[in-house]
Amino acid sequence: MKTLKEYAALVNARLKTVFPALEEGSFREGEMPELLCRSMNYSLLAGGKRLRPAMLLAAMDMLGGNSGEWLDFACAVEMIHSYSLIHDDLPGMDDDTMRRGRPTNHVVFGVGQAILAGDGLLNAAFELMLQAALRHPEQAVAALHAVQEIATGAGVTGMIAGQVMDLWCERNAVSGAEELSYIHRDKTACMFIYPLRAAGWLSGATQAQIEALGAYGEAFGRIFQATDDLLDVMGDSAEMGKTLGKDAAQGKLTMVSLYGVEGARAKVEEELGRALTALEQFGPEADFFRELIRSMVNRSK
Ligand code: GRG
Repeated sequence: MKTLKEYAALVNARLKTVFPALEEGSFREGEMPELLCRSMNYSLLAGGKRLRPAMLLAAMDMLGGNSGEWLDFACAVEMIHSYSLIHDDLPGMDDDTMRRGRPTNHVVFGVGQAILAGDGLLNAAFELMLQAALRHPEQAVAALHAVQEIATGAGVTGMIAGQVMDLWCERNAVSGAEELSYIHRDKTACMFIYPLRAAGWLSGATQAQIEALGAYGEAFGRIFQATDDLLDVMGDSAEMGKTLGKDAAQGKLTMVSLYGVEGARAKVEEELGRALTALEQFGPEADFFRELIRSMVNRSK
């Protein structure tokens, strides 16, 4: 069984080669402008836990799939995640100046360029997955299902939907439990649910296994968001590499604002139970996911 760090190292090694550095200021026809390359790499290679791609690869290993052959799907998920962070940090969204321990993309490159770096990462992620699918025509249908899952997770019934609801609730001072649950599933959990489901398709999993992976992903995402909300109140900003205390300052709807610290912790325990139940059918092979979710419950960054 590989560790999160080992999976992250595999992903980092490949991500470094996706947009090779170009000669400063160059803009040859048929090539991307060097500025675009630099601004995408600035955020993509800025560290980060690489949770989502690691989980995709670990799910493939758990199911007996060939994770080495499909590494680019994992990298694509991280590229989509990085785009979402760049856009989330923009002044028109969460308006943040620090991310992954360094100034946010728009602070360094300007708002217009940061939007384009995000757009570039999103498009390039789909190119990368489709190129990988084309290298394996014998598994084209499974790969198409996997691309479709990832598009759904990132898309208008997934992460984008959650971000829209999040902005809308903030601007209209809406503070309902139903809205919060919607936001947490779509904005945060979908980027765990659907990459895990994609791993199922790429490994020839049964429909029941794909559903179980999705159920685990949802519980994991909800715990991830709840602990993010808790850390915004109680975490250490240097350890987390971002500004904290913003939720309360902005009057944001969070697990803590709605349920209080103890209530939010109780929800985390409930979701942990759901996640562990979903993993039962995989037996000891799912220990990576058991350990990962326990570490998330107890995380300090
Ligand atoms: C712009 C469509 C669009 C969506 C943005 C990413 C996102 C959706 C919002 C970020 C705000 C936030 C706190 C989201 C919930 C959790 C989250 C995605 C945290 C960041 O992910 P980590 O902790 O970050 O995995 P690293 O840097 O480790 O990759």
